[in-house]
Amino acid sequence: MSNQSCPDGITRRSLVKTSAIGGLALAVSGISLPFGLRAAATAVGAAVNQNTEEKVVWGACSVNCGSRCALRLHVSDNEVTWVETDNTGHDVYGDHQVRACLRGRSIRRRINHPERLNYPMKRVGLRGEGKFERISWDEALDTITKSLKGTVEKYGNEAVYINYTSGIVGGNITRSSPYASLVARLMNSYGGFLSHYGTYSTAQIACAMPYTYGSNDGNSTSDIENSKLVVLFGNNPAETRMSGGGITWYLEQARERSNARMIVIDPRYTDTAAGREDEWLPIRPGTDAALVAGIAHVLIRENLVDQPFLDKYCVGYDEKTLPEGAPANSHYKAYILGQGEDGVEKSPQWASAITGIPIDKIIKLAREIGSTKPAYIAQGWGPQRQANGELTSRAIAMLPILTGNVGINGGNSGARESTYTITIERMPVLTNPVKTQISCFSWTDAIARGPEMTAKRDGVRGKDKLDVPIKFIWNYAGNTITNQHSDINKTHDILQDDSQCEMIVVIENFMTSSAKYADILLPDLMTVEQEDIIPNDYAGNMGYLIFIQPATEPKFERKPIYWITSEIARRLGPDIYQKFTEGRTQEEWLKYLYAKMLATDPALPSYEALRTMGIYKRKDPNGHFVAYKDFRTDPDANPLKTPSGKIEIYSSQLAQIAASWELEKDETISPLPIYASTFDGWDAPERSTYPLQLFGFHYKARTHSSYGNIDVLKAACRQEVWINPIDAQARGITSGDMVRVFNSRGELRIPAKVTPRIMPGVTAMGQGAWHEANMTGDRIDHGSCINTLTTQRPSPLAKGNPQHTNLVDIQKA
Ligand SMILES: Nc1nc2c(c(=O)[nH]1)N[C@H]1C(S)=C(S)[C@@H](COP(=O)(O)OP(=O)(O)OC[C@H]3O[C@@H](n4cnc5c(=O)[nH]c(N)nc54)[C@H](O)[C@@H]3O)O[C@H]1N2
Ligand SMILES: Nc1nc2c(c(=O)[nH]1)N[C@H]1C(S)=C(S)[C@@H](COP(=O)(O)OP(=O)(O)OC[C@H]3O[C@@H](n4cnc5c(=O)[nH]c(N)nc54)[C@H](O)[C@@H]3O)O[C@H]1N2
Ligand code: SF4
Ligand SMILES: [Mo]
Repeated sequence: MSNQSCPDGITRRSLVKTSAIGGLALAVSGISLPFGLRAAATAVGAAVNQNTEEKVVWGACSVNCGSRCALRLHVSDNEVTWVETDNTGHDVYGDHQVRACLRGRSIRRRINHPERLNYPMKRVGLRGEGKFERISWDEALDTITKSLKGTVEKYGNEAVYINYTSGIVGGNITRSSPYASLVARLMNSYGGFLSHYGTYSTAQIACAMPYTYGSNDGNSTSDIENSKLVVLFGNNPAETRMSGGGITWYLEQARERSNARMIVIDPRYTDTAAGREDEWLPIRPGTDAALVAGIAHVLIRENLVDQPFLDKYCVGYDEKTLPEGAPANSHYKAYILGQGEDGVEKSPQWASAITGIPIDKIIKLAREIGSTKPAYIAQGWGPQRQANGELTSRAIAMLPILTGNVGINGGNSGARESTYTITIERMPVLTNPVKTQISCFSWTDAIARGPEMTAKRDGVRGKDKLDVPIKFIWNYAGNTITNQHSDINKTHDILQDDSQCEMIVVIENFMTSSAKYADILLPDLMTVEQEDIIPNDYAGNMGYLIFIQPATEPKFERKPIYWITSEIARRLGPDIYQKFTEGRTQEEWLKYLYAKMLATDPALPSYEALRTMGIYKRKDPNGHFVAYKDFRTDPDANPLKTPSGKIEIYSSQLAQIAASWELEKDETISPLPIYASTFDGWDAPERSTYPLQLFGFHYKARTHSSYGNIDVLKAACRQEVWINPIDAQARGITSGDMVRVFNSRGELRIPAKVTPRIMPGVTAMGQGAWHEANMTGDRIDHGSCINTLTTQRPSPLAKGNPQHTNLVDIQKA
């Protein structure tokens, strides 16, 4: 098995078999080929095709990056020899090719990675030590079954937890989403499991936005071709929606058509800005709600608000639409003008002191937003992954609400983009008889102090309190046991005691840092090694389906997830097996599910035709998705899903929660989208010890930790901590210096990138780097995984992961 290829995945082997051009390409292997040579190499590929019966197999990159790309895997002798991407159609915007980014194009290096798991294994050392012994599939499956049965008998199904994982997104059958995976179906066939609400992606916004709008929808990015102004709060599609089918392309192309100005509000000068922006406003992390309030002040004072819109569609803007039971002066206008409870006027001066944005810039931005319509005002999910993110996400929505940009073409709700998706029918997961839920972020708490967790303090749902701690964990295609969850050192201590959580089953492709915590570790096939149908993720107004065919035969003892879960079902009993499989093989399920898709959407190609096409694309028949358009057109006929049916600027539901939940002093839940400071924020007392704010952005080098072990990607996009020259100088740090980043939770080592692309007082690094520490020694993380430094304390309302809210110090190592 060869791992030696040049970055575009052309092996020496296939090149050696060809003529002069191959020799030329061989000479430059190890560096990326210029375009002309790439074309030549493609021609070489075609030549190989004739000589050695190379076949081309459609695959897809199915990691959770928010895009979804087609791959064309060139295979000979049961080996993927090189990889290209979508080559169909004329590649015009709107009907374009779904081209993979560098990560997807390097998938051959993942498939053949030396750390790929080949055999089932059991833990032999202490949990987390990473010592394993190869066992047979029978032993692995029997051990899991016995432990599962024992756990359910002794503690009940509520003690079994399926951890949040996002390694495989989209497939009908291969799908890691804990709500919708084969593992969930297995557990639902066997009495259910403790489930969770929320995701690490969107915990705060997905919880908060529905209080305002009843849901969390945004216009599709393609609709920017109707906009005059684009305002992005912490939204960086150039890295987080990278592919040719992705949002970054829509943003660029749609803006080219409308000539919309673009303002980027982000502590970092992002790749999305990168010369394409009209203005970059660096902002202190966690303070967007203060900026919004300062803008609202100008809008109100200068009569730039859309009063008819506020009167007709909204609740709680001013006294006349305040809902029954709300105290006098508890409306938004009073809050902004300083006539509310706190008596503080939210002037641009006030906002400037909090956000770090100059007063005149706030006033100018307010006037621009108030006078340019339609405006596409959107947020990424960076601002909401803060400890006060619930307030922030609703606050950003106030700008389109105040200016009447909601429900129209070229406008937006203030949420992130929505996308058009083709009909998909996924493996049904059956119903979970256990109704208890915890937030996805609080599973370590549920191990350490489960029965102490209550509804009003810890956000337990479905019950007043948790009855049993978590004793059994399924982890299928995720690295959220350690690497992607907060406070790795604390997690290690909780997990190492295997009398607490008694069994951890990890189903993976690689020896990740989470896999090291497995009691039983199972080697899965990758999605490109099995048949499945997979739809687009975020892709503007062009949806598509990709029919993945297995590129190679299964190697070593790797098994598909359907086989693994079926075999456990079989061991749990014949009735469970029947309930789980319904007598179908994986292929029969796929045909069955596709037949259902065809029944609801007869315009789809036939199963066979789709398999031949590889990729099928369809444009949104409505042109662009416009969030809340029906509501805007006729609010009485199409009420929102809020209690009043209107946009709730003041939420009575939140007022009730605020009054009844147990909160700490530095936690705020409010019926209004106000600004509140938070624990570990820019003004927290701990800042005197740890003076720098730190967050981990989603980085082009990886998808979280996925692809994080690929050498060429690591070399191309280095793991560095961004630090402003002012902060660097004060510490004697220059670019490239190895530095210590630390706080009370841990310490990591990383090279510094000294750059004015980040504002003073704030630092950032790519999240998702592979944790690498001696856990019995100094625990210093040489892999520079930011979760060495993050907290397990949840955000107040969503009980979500505030992983962008951190205080640290940095010193030269
Ligand atoms: N500090 C900080 N932490 C964060 C974030 C942050 O911004 N800052 N972001 C959070 C967010 S938004 C998310 S979504 C989570 C993501 O956290 P995870 O869901 O853990 O995502 P990955 O790190 O990509 O891990 C996916 C795993 O799935 C495995 N995998 C991929 N394909 C397959 C397959 O076919 N079969 C099997 N069995 N395994 C497969 C990969 O090898 C990888 O180990 O991280 C969260 N953590
Ligand atoms: N390449 C790549 N793409 C990805 C992923 C990946 O790991 N790698 N992960 C995918 C997943 S699962 C998700 S959930 C999404 C995540 O998408 P996002 O959550 O939107 O991504 P982030 O990088 O966390 O944050 C976006 C921007 O917010 C900024 N930011 C941070 N805090 C604040 C703040 O308080 N205010 C403001 N205004 N800006 C702030 C950051 O600098 C960053 O540029 O990305 C997806 N796409
Ligand atoms: S990582 Fe995302 S953008 Fe890159 S190829 Fe995979 S799906 Fe496409
Ligand atoms: Mo995410």
